[in-house]
Amino acid sequence: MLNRRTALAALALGCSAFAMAAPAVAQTKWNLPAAYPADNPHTENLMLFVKDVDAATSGKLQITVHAGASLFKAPEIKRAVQTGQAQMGEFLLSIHENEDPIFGIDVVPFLATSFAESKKLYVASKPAIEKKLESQGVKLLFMVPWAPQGVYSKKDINTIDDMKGLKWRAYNVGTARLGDLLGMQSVTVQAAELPQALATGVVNSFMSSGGTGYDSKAWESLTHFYDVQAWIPKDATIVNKAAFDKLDKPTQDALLKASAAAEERGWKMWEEKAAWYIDQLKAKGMKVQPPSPELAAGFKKAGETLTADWLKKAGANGQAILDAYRKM
Ligand code: PCA
Repeated sequence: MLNRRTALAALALGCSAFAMAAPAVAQTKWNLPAAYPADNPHTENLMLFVKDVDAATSGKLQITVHAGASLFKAPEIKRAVQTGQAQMGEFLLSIHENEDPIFGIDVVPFLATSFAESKKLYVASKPAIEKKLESQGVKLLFMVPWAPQGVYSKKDINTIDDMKGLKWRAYNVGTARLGDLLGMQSVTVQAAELPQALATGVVNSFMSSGGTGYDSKAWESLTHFYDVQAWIPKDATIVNKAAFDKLDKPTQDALLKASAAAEERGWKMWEEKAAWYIDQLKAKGMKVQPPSPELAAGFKKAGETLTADWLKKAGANGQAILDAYRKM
């Protein structure tokens, strides 16, 4: 009995010593898995975001960004946040189009191909995206675009038929479906594994932004970039709802304010850097060109099939969002 009491007393003493040593305000530490490299604008924006949150909460909420799919692979990040394995996460929303067609609205071909159109499409689709995410136990904090998507290859592509048989890297439902439609061999490879897939010849063509071509040093194995401007996909940054609800009100407000700032900054960063990336591809010796009229027409036709596919899945709700967007 005595031993136990002594032990408890020692424990209590230990606890109070600990309490005295601990900082006055309790710290909350969160993880934010992300899928893209540290020097990609998405990740740079996240680093600025966590700095803003740190400053606005006087260090009460500390968020660690894990870039380059180092904590979770790109397709696993969303689920990790839903299940609370990570409190926050950033990922390409259209990877999850199979869960709900609304997640693929920004990869409907040729629907929104400039940043201005992309912003409008975002405004038109945001309530539906938020609602779906909410039903999955997560809260949308902000979304940031990539740049218009073009085609990387190792040979001249003058018509859509020249794409037949290419080993095509897909990154979501739409790009895989495009591969099938155009008679290519599609393999889904996320950005973190793209440099290796290119180096080993697992793929010899893909669709992406100048940014991901730059990140994966496309010029080391490929030679051409066709600036098709098919669509502008977006990354979403989300927070686990229960984790958010546990924060006190001032911390929640600080997080939301930093999110709004990150969204605005992220759009600006990409608008400013899109042309720089294309210039880098040229500087590295890639042949950067617009698609020929024949190739563009081929993509438009494939795009119509993909749009019809999407509308069939998205139904009246999807159509209503497209209509609202077109009126903006
Ligand atoms: N880069 C990402 C998604 C879209 C983009 O421009 C990728 O290629 O995986």
